[in-house]
Amino acid sequence: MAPWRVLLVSTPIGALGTGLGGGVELTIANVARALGGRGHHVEVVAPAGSRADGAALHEVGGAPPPSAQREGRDAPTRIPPDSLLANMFSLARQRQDDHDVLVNFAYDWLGFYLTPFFSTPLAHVVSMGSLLDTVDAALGAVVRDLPGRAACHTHAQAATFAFGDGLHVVGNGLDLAHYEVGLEPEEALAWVARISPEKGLEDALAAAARVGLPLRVFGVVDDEPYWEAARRRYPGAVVSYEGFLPTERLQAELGRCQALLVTPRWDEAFGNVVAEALACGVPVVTYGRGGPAELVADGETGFVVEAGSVPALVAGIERVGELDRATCRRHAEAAFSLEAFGDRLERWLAPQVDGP
Ligand code: HBI
Repeated sequence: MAPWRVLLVSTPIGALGTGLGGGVELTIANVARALGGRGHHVEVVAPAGSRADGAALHEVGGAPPPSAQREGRDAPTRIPPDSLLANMFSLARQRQDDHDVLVNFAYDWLGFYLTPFFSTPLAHVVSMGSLLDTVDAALGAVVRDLPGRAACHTHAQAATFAFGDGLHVVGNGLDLAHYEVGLEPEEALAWVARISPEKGLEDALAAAARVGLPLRVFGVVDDEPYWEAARRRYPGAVVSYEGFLPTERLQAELGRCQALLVTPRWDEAFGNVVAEALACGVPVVTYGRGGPAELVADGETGFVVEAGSVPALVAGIERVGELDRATCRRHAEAAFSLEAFGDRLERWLAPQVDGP
């Protein structure tokens, strides 16, 4: 296959490398690595202050849009003066002739709406499930008029959209060389996410208190009052807050835990932390909703339990001793390696590059 010249358009919600962009930052870095590793030439358009180790970076200034999760479903799209999003797509338009394909990661109406305006194929990786009527309308038009142009991470995420069958599922990928298998866990459980209500930390505290195991909490405190209230509500839980760690340290700490608890209150699109835990040989006990439930092989690499049920979570935790940690790593290698992800990305993009 002749090498492609690929231009990635980042989420406008935060400079890459600051953690503000959430999971999509890791996704953009791993798409660049997966395609770059196969000889394709990758460049990235991203907010000023971004870091994109390896790929050529085009930094853009301007005011970011409101975060999609904080908008009501029927909120109109708001484009501020000197819009970062508009500036990023202007740059992409100016440079499109130097590329064979553009891949957009912004979860914003404008990027989806502009798809037919570009002469170089503009494809999309959708980073979240259905949240906004304006995004659903523009993305739905892309799925209807330009089949194959839009991809997402899991079937569960696709199913949140009325047009979900038209979304190409590409999963996600990790550089597994950054993750060591931990075969001798300590008596402790792990919970990894932004500390915010939709991540359901209180259920993990309740379960840890019931099984009498310490809970190691990793992630940025996004909602301080919620964090304090959750701690007060479960005084019996032995909790150690480990902070927001870089991958190198997070994976070392994760590998020493008996299991990762995943307790989402919303439909996570993928669940990078699930792939990271499995890469460290750590079984995952997750609620049966959204992306995470699709990534765990129930009874093999973890347990998928009734969403919202703390007793079910406890039952899963009590069975993790039955699972083989090397099997968890093997599943991660089969599903989430950069090679496997690169295969899926090429299969998805080849028809877009070669045209109808
Ligand atoms: N909001 N408007 C907007 N655009 C995005 O690209 C976006 C967002 N909120 C969150 C987000 N992206 C990322 O954190 C995703 O990884 C969830």
